Amino acid sequence: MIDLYTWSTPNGRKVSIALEEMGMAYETHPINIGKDEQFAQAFLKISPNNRIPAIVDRSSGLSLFESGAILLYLAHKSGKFHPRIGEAHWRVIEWLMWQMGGIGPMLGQAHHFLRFNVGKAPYAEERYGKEAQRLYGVLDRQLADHPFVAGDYSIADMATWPWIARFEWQGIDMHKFPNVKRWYVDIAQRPAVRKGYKVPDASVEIPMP
Ligand SMILES: N[C@@H](CCC(=O)N[C@@H](CS)C(=O)NCC(=O)O)C(=O)O
Repeated sequence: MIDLYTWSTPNGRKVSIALEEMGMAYETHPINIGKDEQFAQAFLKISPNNRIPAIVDRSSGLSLFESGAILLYLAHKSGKFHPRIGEAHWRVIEWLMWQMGGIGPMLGQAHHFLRFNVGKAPYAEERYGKEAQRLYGVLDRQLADHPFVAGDYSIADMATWPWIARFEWQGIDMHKFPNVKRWYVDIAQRPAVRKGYKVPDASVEIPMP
């Protein structure tokens, strides 16, 4: 049994989608980041960076924060969605790190300036708007000759897809990125993704281009 500390955000959804895809038992503990619950002392013990997501594996007592580390742990534990050896192993790590270093932080800034603070910082709006377009271009080129981000469906897709689900916040017209659109729509139809997307808020719907 995995205890999942999460909220309805792209980083949180990476882990609920992975747990659903891997068929692992988990209990959800919502951490309302709008009410600063991420700063509670009890939560800091398992997530010293005071951000969601975090997990505790009840079987070992191990706690983990940082969504990339959590995805690698769950893939290792379940033996699914991350080939153990060879080039395929490293391709998944490569694209997972690309998500963690590029897609997550840069699109997060795009949300901040393009959606929540429009007009306050034109330079930042231009910078992160352009970076969002560039990252979608990288993803579109990769998906032109790969069915999924790193070849077969993997934790690299589970890390990237929830961020792309906020394309409207990023000023992205997904029709301009046809390979991203094909990949996004395919993954949106997976039952585990549909279920994991609704953790911890069952009222939300997946945005469709
Ligand atoms: N690199 C971290 C980022 C986690 C992160 O930024 N989480 C956001 C929600 S998506 C959060 O907890 N924000 C709370 C805050 O900014 O105080 C990861 O991938 O786990």
